[in-house]
Amino acid sequence: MKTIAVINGPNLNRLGKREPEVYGDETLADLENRLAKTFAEKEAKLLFFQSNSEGALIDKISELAENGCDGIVINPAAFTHTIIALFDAIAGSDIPTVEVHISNIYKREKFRHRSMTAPACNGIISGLGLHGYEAAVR
Ligand code: CA2
Repeated sequence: MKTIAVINGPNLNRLGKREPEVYGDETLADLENRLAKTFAEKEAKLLFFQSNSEGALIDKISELAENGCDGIVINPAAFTHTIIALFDAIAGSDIPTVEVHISNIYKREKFRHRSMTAPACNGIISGLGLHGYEAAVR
């Protein structure tokens, strides 16, 4: 059975509590429970992690790289656009990684069009709403 880490960055702990027109009305706990259920007894065991802190996200990726993990699904949220150290953590992990954005970052403000982290990832899914997470795990 494969182990896939689903990592969410800053403010995504507020999912479902604000801006439902952009991010949907499911909470982070709802999303994680639904994903765990979808993949239960199938090919993947999911590990969930969310942090508002850059260092904690980097530490988690580093821990996964040390201990072994088959894949990472990450929504780095606003850190996508700013944090080179997250690019380095993903690139240095050697773990296949898919970047997910709930919204279509290319249809929004210009500052969201650039992803610092995407070049370290195998793929990127943006704008499929919360379905993007399930597609990324698959
Ligand atoms: O579309 C995405 O998934 C984003 O990664 C979400 C980030 C944004 O900075 C990226 O440009 C695109 C923002 C996450 C904030 O999420 C909230 C959800 C509900 C309530 C408050 C914040």
